[in-house]
Amino acid sequence: MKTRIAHFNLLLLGLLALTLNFSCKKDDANPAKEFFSDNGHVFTYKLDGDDIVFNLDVLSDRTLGLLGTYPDIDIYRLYVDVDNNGVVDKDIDLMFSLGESGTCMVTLVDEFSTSACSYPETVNGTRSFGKTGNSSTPHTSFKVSIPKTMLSKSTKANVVVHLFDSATSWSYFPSGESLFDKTFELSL
Ligand SMILES: [Ca+2]
Ligand SMILES: [Ca+2]
Repeated sequence: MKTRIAHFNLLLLGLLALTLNFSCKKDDANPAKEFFSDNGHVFTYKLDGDDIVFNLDVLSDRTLGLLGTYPDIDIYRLYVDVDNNGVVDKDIDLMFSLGESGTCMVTLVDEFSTSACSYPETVNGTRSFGKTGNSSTPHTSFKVSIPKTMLSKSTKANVVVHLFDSATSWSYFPSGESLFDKTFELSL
């Protein structure tokens, strides 16, 4: 009887190992790709089925701000040059950010103004405060999952990240003369 239980346990262990192995292989197929890093930031994106998952790890932001009410906030703005042409196009290009009610999507009117927020069900984001694999000092990080088709009609996405830290101010990645003058170009 004991032998049968031992065999059964071994079988379970084997299945667990297979499952873990499968999970790892699945992750390896679409590893997170880093698109920017410096002493205070690590930005990555990852293909997850029909979505792109962005992770903005803000190591330099060690104060927990609120969401929503300026200026005591920690937020990001992810600008997307949807038609990949290096300029802001009214009602075509987009911006995503995290507010009190969830992840807000707006269309750009020009570089400085936008439509009102909409909250698509297919866009999901979170803000975390704590340690991550990049730093054991508690800090702010953001994650947002966006359908690939919203980001671009081609095989690349051109994005710009703006961050606001309650303890400091805005910072821009990359910083250009105008909004989409310089962008991060991501392969989808
Ligand atoms: Ca902060
Ligand atoms: Ca554009």
